[in-house]
Amino acid sequence: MDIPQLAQGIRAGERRALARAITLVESGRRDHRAQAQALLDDLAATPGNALRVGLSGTPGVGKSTFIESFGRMLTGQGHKVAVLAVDPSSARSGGSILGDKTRMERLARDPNAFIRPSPSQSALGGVARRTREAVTLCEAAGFDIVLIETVGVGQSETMVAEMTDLFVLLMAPAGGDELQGVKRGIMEMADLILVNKADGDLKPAAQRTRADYAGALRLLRRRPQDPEGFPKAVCVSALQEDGLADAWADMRALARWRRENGHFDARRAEQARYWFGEEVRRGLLARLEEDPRMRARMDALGARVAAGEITVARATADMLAVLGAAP
Ligand SMILES: Nc1nc2c(ncn2[C@@H]2O[C@H](COP(=O)(O)OP(=O)(O)OP(=O)(O)O)[C@@H](O)[C@H]2O)c(=O)[nH]1
Ligand SMILES: [Mg+2]
Repeated sequence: MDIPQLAQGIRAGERRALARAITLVESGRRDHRAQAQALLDDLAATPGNALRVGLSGTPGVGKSTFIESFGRMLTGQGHKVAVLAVDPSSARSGGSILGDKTRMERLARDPNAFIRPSPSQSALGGVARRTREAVTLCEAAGFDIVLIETVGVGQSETMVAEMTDLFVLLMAPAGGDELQGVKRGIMEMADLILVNKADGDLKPAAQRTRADYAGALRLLRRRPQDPEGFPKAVCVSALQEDGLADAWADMRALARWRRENGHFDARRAEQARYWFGEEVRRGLLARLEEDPRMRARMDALGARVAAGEITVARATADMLAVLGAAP
């Protein structure tokens, strides 16, 4: 593959080049990884300047509907919008983001939008790492807003929060006691809570739910990266395209405040450090699993531990010493 040419195609905003490049970074092949690294190096010379927004919510809350409405509002304002997904279930479903294509049909056809489903990989960490690199590629291709969708399951929110500037949580109208079920950790991650489906019969429930979340947010410890009034809970209707402009105004206001107060760049710097650590840990684990000598040693030490010939502590120290001594 001609990497400089691919990089040039991306810089020129060619969608086919972008799609090919994302496929390249998603590949597990060793030679592909080397090419992906060369490509990312090349593109690092001309960094993008996108706002990265994480969007999470449980299945059925309206993420796809929201992205369709919100994305089209943004492209209508002249933005270029990329949509990526970190989906821990994609190994099963083959990527849910396009599973319901009909809900994002118009955005998918929009020349100023680019939608990419989650790569099918079993390990969430692997998916997230590739998505992070895909963000860089989308930015280099001139997209100025990158939305990263994730289903509200387990660790995926943390991963998405670690690669975005803003984290938006989509919630459904609920009864008061359901609020208690929302994990505190997720609430603490949110910059903006959007109570969706605030339309028709559901509107009063949505408004009550919004007030409940607003109350819960006030109880959380004030974070240094937040101006007065954030994190915030507001009502939207993705279906009726209601409240979307206000939600966007909130996101922009928050991003601007963080830029002006040094939190924006500081967060990105911390994220770079986080992913570096993740990659090193992942690389070490991969070596343990892939290097036949390492595996043989693990097996041998494991057998001795099982037979009671050597303590776990001693066997671990042996193994780590080998890792340290290896080139
Ligand atoms: N009344 C109402 N219904 C909505 C709204 N947004 C989404 N829905 C409906 O909720 C259902 C689920 O919407 P989706 O957009 O597919 O939800 P999702 O979060 O993408 O779901 P998964 O992809 O399964 O995680 C659909 O029937 C939508 O029409 C809204 O603002 N109001
Ligand atoms: Mg969906």
